[in-house]
Amino acid sequence: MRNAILEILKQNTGQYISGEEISQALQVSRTAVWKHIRTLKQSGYDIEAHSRLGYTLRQTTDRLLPAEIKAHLTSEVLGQEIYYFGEVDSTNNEAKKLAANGCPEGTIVVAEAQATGRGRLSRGWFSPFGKGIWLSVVLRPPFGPMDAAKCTLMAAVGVNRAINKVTGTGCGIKWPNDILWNGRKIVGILTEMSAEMDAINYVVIGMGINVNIDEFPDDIAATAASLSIASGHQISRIKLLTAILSELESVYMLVKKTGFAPALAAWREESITLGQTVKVCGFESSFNGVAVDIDADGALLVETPQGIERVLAGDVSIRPVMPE
Ligand code: BT5
Repeated sequence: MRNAILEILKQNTGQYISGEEISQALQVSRTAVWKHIRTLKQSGYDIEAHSRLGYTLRQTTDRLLPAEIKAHLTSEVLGQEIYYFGEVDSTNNEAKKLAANGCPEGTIVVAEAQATGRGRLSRGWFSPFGKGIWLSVVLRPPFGPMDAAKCTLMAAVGVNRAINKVTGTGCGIKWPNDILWNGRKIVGILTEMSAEMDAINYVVIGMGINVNIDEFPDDIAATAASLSIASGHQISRIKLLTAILSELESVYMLVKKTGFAPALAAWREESITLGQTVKVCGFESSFNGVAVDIDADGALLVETPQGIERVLAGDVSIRPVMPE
């Protein structure tokens, strides 16, 4: 019933429709109409009620409301259960709670804003209201904990494909967890897991996607960008979100069926790190070399005068080195 009322309001966007008309069209009481409208308002729809004219829907478009996502969803597992927040501390925190309580694989958490969005090593993630996709996906993969790091690479492939299909901005993947445009960060990925010795309970893949952000705080203004800056126009967050779920689902299903090799091959093709001279910065030391490949575990192989160094995600950051 709620969806039917929403549909009527959408068809009449920009004009008022009375409670009487809705109740007659759907054969329900005016009190029932009023109650459903109140619930729709509580779940984020901007509906104005006028005592004489009736109801009008102000804007349906750019909120990541579950009903809007469902209307565009093409994935079969990811996004079947959606938890939506106006503001939350971190979508990853919510997703971990849901996963620990047994939510099904594919459950997603989205928020318009995050108060304390997190990067790796508890770094902050700038997540302003209504301007990005702050998303976490719960997976229950059948492989072991050693394979979890590769989930970040797999997610990067899915997100990068969706972004390039929807926006045509020519973004590429920086090892291990960033998607860049013109050297500036558009997406960061944070994978967290709970596991036993030999089995994963769940993996939460958190993705922060800068969609329609015009301005960034000073500390990241030079290094961050958004898809609206890259493309020169506003991007539909619903369209992009559902494309991400669909692309991530296809690469995940392929991994489940055949292992990580095809996902790693796709990662190599979309990587902007391979072939670059990079500076690898660890906690205590740093070194330069050429990023030549990733291995079967997803570790970055960096060629130095002393030989090949194998670099694991999590404990380092890498920066491009400009030729002298
Ligand atoms: C990441 O960490 O890039 C992972 C970010 C994951 C964010 C998502 S949002 C949904 C989910 N819920 C969460 O709480 N987190 C995930 P890292 O590689 O550590 O990069 C963090 C660094 O990126 C910060 O220290 C800043 O320098 C920079 N940064 C912060 N916010 C940014 C933004 N919106 N765009 C670009 N760079 C940003």
